[in-house]
Amino acid sequence: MKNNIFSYMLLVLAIVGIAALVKSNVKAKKGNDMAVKPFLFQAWKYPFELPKLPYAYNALEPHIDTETMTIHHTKHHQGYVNNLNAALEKHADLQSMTIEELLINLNSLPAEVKTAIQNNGGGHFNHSMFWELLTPKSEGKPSGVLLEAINSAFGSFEAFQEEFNKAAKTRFGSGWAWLSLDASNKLVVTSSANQDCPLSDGLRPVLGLDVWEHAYYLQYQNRRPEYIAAWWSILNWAKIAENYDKALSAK
Ligand code: MN3
Repeated sequence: MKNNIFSYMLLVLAIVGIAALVKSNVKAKKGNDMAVKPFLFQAWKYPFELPKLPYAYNALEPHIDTETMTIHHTKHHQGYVNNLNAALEKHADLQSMTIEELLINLNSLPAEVKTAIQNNGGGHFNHSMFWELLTPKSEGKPSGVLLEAINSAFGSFEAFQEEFNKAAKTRFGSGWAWLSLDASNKLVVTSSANQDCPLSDGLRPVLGLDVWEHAYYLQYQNRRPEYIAAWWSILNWAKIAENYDKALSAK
């Protein structure tokens, strides 16, 4: 009898212990998801729309040609928006989430829509950011607090460019190169495959470069390094600094 009570108590203790472990795991996962907060497109929800370019299709000539810009925006980006909306059409529970919330919480989304949101939600966010960071009237290089942060993270602007170029050139196949803030508010350079967004890895992107062939092939063919070099001369550093400020305050 005594033995039975003892076994029963052990069983209860084991159940309580397992329950506590499961709970702390769930908490840790939630905590991880909440480490990044939306900071850029906070009003953007289903049904998503293609944003207008902040300049004309021919504005970035000769660095990016008119035909590439037109197809990239009206066909590729529009395609991501359409496919994202189609994926969310039957998921009313996800329709109140913003584009950033979807990507930040990607790993908690239902398996049947996760890949569609990873590819098309990523495509929508990444391109929306990409267009805004280009301008025909570039300042040439960063200044102020952003330059100080770049210097502190990489040693110099030139060293940052070198690391970023390496990430962009060595990304095999389709993908992106990124400058993001990590969990400790330090600037880091990464690259991602396909349309994978740094938001899903707990990073806050402030600058992204599309190195899919559709971004440069009509003009540069296989010469990706030439496209990357041209891209540096059409960067809107005031806008990038604005992203950096917003990303900093999102933690
Ligand atoms: Mn693209």
